[in-house]
Amino acid sequence: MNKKPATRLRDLGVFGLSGFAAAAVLFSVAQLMSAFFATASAPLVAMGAVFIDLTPPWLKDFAIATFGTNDKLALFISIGVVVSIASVLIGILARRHFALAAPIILLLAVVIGAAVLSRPATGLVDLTPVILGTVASLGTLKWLTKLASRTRAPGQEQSEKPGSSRRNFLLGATLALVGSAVATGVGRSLATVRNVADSARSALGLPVAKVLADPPPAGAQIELSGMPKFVTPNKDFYRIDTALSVPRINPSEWSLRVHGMVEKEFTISFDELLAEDLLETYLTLTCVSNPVGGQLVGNAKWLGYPLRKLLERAVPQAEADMVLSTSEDGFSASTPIEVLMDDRMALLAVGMNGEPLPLEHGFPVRMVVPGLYGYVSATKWVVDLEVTRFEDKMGYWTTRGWSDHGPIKLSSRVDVPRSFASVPAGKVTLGGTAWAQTKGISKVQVQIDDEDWKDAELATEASLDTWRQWRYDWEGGSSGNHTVTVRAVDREGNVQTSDKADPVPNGASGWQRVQFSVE
Ligand SMILES: Nc1nc2c(c(=O)[nH]1)N[C@H]1C(S)=C(S)[C@@H](COP(=O)(O)O)O[C@H]1N2
Ligand SMILES: [Mo]
Repeated sequence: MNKKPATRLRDLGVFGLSGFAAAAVLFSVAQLMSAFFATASAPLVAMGAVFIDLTPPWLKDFAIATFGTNDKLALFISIGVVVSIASVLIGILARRHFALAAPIILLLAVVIGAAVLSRPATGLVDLTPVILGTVASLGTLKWLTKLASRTRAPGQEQSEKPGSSRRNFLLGATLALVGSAVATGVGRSLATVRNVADSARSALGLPVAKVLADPPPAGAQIELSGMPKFVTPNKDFYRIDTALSVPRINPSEWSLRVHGMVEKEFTISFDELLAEDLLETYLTLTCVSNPVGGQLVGNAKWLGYPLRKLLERAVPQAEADMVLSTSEDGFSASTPIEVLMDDRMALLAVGMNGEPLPLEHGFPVRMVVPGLYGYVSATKWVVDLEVTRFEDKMGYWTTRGWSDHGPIKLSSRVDVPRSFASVPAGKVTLGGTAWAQTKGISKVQVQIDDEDWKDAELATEASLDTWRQWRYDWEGGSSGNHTVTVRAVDREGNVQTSDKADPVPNGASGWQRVQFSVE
């Protein structure tokens, strides 16, 4: 007897829902249990991390350009969608036979398990959440598909009315889905409660620096609505990293190992680090992925210990030319050793704008190095410094197509007016920012439409390592569309190049041109 299409469709729906619920149980039970194991023992965290590691530079760049700092949310949603579709198909397979679907769930579990084990901070015990999740998932699938079969055309299960069997199935499916949601929620709260990093950070009193940074001169900030703050507040500071869940390090368990091509390898604890003479400095960080005119740049006051002193203690061998810094979550950066040993303020930082580092900016300890893009210098959650050679080792992004060296390119930006803004007729003040860390900005020029380049007025210079704001009082123009183009000159006399380059492989270049209109 042929079934009616509607019945068949309902049948597929019922089994598809069983598969979906079974997958939800796998992920949520594992998420719940992961609160007791490494963070990367949670399936979404581990799979997302592997995905990020495999992401080619163009896709990373596209993700940042499209989703900005929401790129991680976008990744979780994508994984969720793919897994949901797969799980519905698993359910539909189970309609034929449970023995067809079970191996696919096991395969999914193996993939997740491999992802968990591939993370730097996990071991075999961290497979426990996935194993428990898989057992619960198989049980759920078996149970729901049994209930689902009973909703099939009457006549097969004479004893039951179709209405009550359908109700039983819906009850079972709802139970599995609500249970999953609750388990996920409880798992997340448990992880927060068990998060010692947060409480340790709030309890931490940072020592006062031996050498305080001079406060920025009053004239460093141009008072014009729409201009960025000269010192970027921590909550507004751009965040770029490969960490899907922020590493949560208990400072009392943190230590940094300095080793490799050195005479005296050693390990330093957090208390030992805080007992050293700490310094403060203002420094503008920049991401290599920052497009021309982009926002992946920020300026903060950092408190830390000079990396030069730390390395001097280890006595590097003369042939070494690089320090590979590695974070707790496996990211690494290759920094030229001479940059860390010359007299610039390269710090092993513990404080940011008068607070302990925020968790997402590297708590408890990170590096900051004037003049280099973050991907080759600013390792957050740093736990290991290996003195080595560029020909022997590579940093995280270098193995993925980015350059091994990453000096920050001379750049300038228009902040006011914004692209496509309309400004009132008459006199208008334009404004922006320029940076050439370690060299300093000596001039900024603007060009309105096709007119001659004019010198902008520069804000007071705070230091060579920080960005410098500029303003330009424009007498105004005819109503309609106009453009402003900006370029900077550094203190060595280098003029910012007009040659356009993409962020890959070593930073964007070119002049920013902003279109706006006069009312
Ligand atoms: N552990 C770790 N440190 C890291 C990264 C990372 O992915 N992981 N990204 C680097 C990059 S590319 C940049 S631009 C800076 C950004 O620092 P912020 O997030 O504090 O602004 O951190 C650097 N340090
Ligand atoms: Mo970056």
